Amino acid sequence: MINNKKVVVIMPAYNAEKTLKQTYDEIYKDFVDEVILVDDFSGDNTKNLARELNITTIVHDCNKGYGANQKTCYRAALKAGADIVVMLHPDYQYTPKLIPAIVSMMAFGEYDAVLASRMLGNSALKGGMPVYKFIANGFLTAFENAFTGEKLSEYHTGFRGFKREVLENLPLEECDDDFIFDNEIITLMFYYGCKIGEISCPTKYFKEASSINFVRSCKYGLGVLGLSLKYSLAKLGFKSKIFKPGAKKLDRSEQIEYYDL
Ligand SMILES: Nc1nc2c(ncn2[C@@H]2O[C@H](COP(=O)(O)OP(=O)(O)OP(=O)(O)O)[C@@H](O)[C@H]2O)c(=O)[nH]1
Ligand SMILES: [Mg+2]
Repeated sequence: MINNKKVVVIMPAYNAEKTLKQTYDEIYKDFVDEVILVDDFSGDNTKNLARELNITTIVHDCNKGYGANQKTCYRAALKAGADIVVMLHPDYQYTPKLIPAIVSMMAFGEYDAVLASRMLGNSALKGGMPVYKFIANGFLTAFENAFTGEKLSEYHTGFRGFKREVLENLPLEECDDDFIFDNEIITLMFYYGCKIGEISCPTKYFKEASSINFVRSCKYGLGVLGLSLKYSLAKLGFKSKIFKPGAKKLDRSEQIEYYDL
């Protein structure tokens, strides 16, 4: 717990056997109340290893996709009573050591959600991000910032945290079951008036940490462009599946908590 907030780390897993233990071992357990892993019908030993590590483990009975996996994770975290939820990929691409920093940005009421950005600073290429992904990331981010009027350094990181109210308020079940889910949740947060913070984060690219190939990346990129257009149209009052005009904005009336030092 931090500031009496229950912290749950969720791990959407798919064939994560080789990297799960290393990722889990680096989670600073003093601040984390529970770790929940959802195994999306992996072909390897992910689920048994997770149970051996005493991680709360849920297993899909078929491969449902990365977005569907996150939906199961968030439902489970809310059911477990989480006040703050951090998504950490079990592929050891992002450092678990930043979890306390991410959590504390939300635990005192400053932010509703936090993104750990690989594009703040210049560590993405040094960490091995392929050049085409680096360029595409920058282009898509500029495009989305232009369409949303916001100023994020990237929309594509898989390391992020949310306050309970955000996950309860957004229509997540209506979002995509594939990778574009990650982008939908960010644009929805803007649409619902959430305050998003960013923190810089190193990244590591190696075989087990990266499975998305060029074709899948292109599909994702086109999805991002389409989503930005839908967001702009929604702001003008046009309804779409996830953007519904008149949506109830997140209540940010809760005062930021200050302390006498
Ligand atoms: N459920 C599900 N999850 C998947 C699938 N493929 C990958 N994942 C998970 O989705 C997350 C991201 O996939 P990665 O292959 O690591 O993506 P990446 O190439 O590192 O992507 P970038 O970081 O954007 O470069 C990881 O946690 C994977 O376990 C899939 O087919 N189904
Ligand atoms: Mg990865």
